[in-house]
Amino acid sequence: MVEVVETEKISKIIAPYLNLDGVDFVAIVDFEGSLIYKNASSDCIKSEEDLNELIKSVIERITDKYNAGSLYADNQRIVFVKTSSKAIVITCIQSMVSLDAIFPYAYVIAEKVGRTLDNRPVLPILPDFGRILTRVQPKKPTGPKGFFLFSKAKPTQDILSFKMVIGGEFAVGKTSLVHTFITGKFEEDYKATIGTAILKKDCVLNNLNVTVKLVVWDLGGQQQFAQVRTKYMKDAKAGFLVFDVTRPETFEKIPNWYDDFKKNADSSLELILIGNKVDLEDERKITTQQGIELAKSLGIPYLETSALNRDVVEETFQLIAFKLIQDKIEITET
Ligand SMILES: Nc1nc2c(ncn2[C@@H]2O[C@H](COP(=O)(O)OP(=O)(O)OP(=O)(O)O)[C@@H](O)[C@H]2O)c(=O)[nH]1
Ligand SMILES: [Mg+2]
Repeated sequence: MVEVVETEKISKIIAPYLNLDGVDFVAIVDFEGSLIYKNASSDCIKSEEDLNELIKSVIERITDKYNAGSLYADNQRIVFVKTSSKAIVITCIQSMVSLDAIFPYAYVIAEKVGRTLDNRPVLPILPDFGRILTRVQPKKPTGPKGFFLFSKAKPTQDILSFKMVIGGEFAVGKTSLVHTFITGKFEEDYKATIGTAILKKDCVLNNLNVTVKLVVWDLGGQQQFAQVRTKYMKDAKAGFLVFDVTRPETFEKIPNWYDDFKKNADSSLELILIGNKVDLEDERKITTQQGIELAKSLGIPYLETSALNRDVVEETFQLIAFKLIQDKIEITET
């Protein structure tokens, strides 16, 4: 039984999710099936009995093998994902929404709910996966009470290791983000990165039983490295575009960094825009809304971090790891 229920925090996280086209209802339950939270944007679950029936079906199907799955019943599709802290997020979506489109959102929401229940810092921003939810017509499973489950993701060894590059102007906190993530330690002194530093870190996606190996290239942001760094972007499958929320000039340079990445990295590149140093509230010049709008114009997700107090740093790396493998998650009908 999960005892600490942070309803207000959870509501904030769920709100943008429930706002997505085609998402009708969200419930969070513990492994015994007790309801922790529920909210709806339509009356798809009409009675208490319907809800209990739904929870029962999900609990029966959450096994060691499947941490995430989908049921199909009465023109409704149900997607469920285990969170890291012994709870399950259940989502009812309209039947025309494709699983491929909804799953990244459901997964990220489950991660955020897990963090909230574990009292870890979490940002109530839902990254934009740029997939249109309701205009995709999926294959309907056959049979009146048919259901199918996501299989455990089992990518082969060679697709588990990815090169990622951290870009952004000097002193925005690129090295600090990488170090906080890898060592858990923060350094106050600024030591400019000369050229580039290469570090490796395994990123475990608990809900999917997958470990993604990240080879992180931390670029020097100072002007003198501008020539060489585009070469370092070659073959990168992922990248962070980092700016400092207290220095507008670092925000304004993001489109240039974006262009450099697009020209030089792999064509399958996954990017995330990051506003760092959000702990410096009084000195902040770039608002969350500005960050979201820039990310939207570039068609990538936006997150805000503080390397200093470790806020959202791990979540940022987890999101990029997830984006790198999201298309490799097998979905099988059973
Ligand atoms: N308050 C605060 N300071 C930070 C944060 N992240 C980094 N810093 C500080 O900002 C300065 C620059 O950080 P770095 O991580 O070295 O910046 P960088 O982007 O790697 O810089 P270059 O290697 O020159 O491109 C250091 O003094 C850090 O301590 C943060 O989240 N909050
Ligand atoms: Mg650096």
